[in-house]
Amino acid sequence: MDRTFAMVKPDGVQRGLVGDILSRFEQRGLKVVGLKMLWIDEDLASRHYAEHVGKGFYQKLMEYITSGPVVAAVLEGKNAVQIARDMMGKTNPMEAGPGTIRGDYGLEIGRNVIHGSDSPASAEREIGLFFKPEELQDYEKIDAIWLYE
Ligand code: DAT
Ligand code: MG
Repeated sequence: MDRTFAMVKPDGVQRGLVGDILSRFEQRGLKVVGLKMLWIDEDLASRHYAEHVGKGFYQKLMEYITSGPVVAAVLEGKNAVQIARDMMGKTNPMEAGPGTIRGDYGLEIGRNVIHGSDSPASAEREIGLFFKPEELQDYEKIDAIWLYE
């Protein structure tokens, strides 16, 4: 099974979208194996977004992601990385299709509600940044036989 990292950003928490967003992933069939609320500090923010250092939007991105608590999750399932990315929609909510999280809840790129890993390698790196191994649960879920053939 594949694992991905997803995070409801500060705007999503403030706007009361945590339950809905987690519910979407659950209903799709992805299994929550890690979950926590935290307030990202500058050190974690700069490590999480290391690939964007030096870009024009970097400083605003740092301020946004550290502006309030976030909810971080590890989701497990077949092709979890791609499935979760597709459910989030394009980076800019203006271009994200209806039915996607960003397309349903966002208006601007700097307030796009959710983060999701863009590749299995990113997922592994980001899970490691936010979760200790013992914070991830290994368990059987009763719907597995109805989700997978
Ligand atoms: P994604 O979050 O879809 O993986 P990304 O990794 O390219 O997108 O960028 C990280 C975040 O930075 C993104 O969620 C919003 C912000 N961002 C990206 N490109 C931007 C831009 N051109 N202007 C302003 N903010 C931007
Ligand atoms: Mg990204």
